[in-house]
Amino acid sequence: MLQLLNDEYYMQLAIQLAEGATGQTGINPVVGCVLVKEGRIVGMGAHLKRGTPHAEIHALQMAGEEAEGSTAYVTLEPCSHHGQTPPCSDRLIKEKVKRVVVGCSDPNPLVAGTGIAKLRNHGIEVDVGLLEKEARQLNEVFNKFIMTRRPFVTLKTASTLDGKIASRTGDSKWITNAQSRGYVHTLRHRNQAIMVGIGTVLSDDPLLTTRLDIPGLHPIRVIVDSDLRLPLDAQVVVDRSAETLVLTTAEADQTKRQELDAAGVTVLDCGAGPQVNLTRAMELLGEREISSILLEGGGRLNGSMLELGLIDKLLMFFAPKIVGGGSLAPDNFQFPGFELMKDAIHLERTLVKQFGEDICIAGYPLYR
Ligand code: AOF
Ligand code: ZN
Repeated sequence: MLQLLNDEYYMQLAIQLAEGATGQTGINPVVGCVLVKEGRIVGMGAHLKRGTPHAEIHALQMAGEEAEGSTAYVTLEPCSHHGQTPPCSDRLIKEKVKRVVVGCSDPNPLVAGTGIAKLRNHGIEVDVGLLEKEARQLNEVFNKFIMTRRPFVTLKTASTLDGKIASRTGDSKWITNAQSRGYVHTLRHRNQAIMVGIGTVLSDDPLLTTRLDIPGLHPIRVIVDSDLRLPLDAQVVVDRSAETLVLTTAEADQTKRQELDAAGVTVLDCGAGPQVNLTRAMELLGEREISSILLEGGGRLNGSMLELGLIDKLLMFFAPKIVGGGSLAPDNFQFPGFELMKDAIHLERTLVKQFGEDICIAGYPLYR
């Protein structure tokens, strides 16, 4: 790493500490903190799990008496409120930290600038906004959830270059390469829930767990199933390594519902039917403190979620293949679409990454 030793150097380090914990803090943000005194790092910390100490506390603990007179580099504004843990700003004041460099302010209405103000009121020098874009980007999930109480939805697709998620005979194993598929398991680890349509369960009987070379966290499995067609012997029902939630409607068969309940599956009513109200579903999942969802579609579910403006981010994997098959081969997105190109859903902040010969396009849809 060719980088000058300066404020940015330490903030970058704090960002890396935070980023490493992505996926394990629940509805809480990821935060990193580095304490520096007289040219040496004296403490480092990251927030690792909701309900456990914040980044600053770990770093201060490590620094001990050396915290006095040090500079703290924190990716997020130190908190000022009593949540599940006491305020970090109070602790920074108590330990006599001299200067605090903040990546970005905390959008949490309970904090929102008050942490910074408190530090300044106690004579601490505070600089805000170093590597702000990077620091904010770390918490795109938290930033949405804390303001809306709705989950941040990342859609992942895997298709041929012509946008097909299976051939005309339904064959789909495999489209993308092992490297892409491995990364998808990292995405599962990083999201609190994984969501698919019942069509995917009926055709593939997937497990929907995180399978990497080393253990990862399993997301909660969410199945959209308006008519409760989920078989009791499906892997997502039988396998108990992760929780399974089924989204259905009030009209669904009550006997089947009880059978699923008895099998340990949680069934949620999302509207009066006949189809699951996906907007309502997002509210209900938010109420259950699910702040991030990895949507692994089915073209129909992808299309509906996109049409409703419920997708926050897209990660589209393309294998360098063309399979054709016209309307017999399913597309990435199935929805009526737009008459005019100018009305198409545009993506902003697009980014391209290669996984071997596969291409991944990331972007954020703009809804009008
Ligand atoms: C910080 N440093 O490392 C984190 C912060 O319930 P609590 O006590 O864990 O508080 C959660 C809130 O605190 C969270 O919504 C966010 O505003 C802030 N998180 N703040 O100073 C940290 N994780
Ligand atoms: Zn805190």
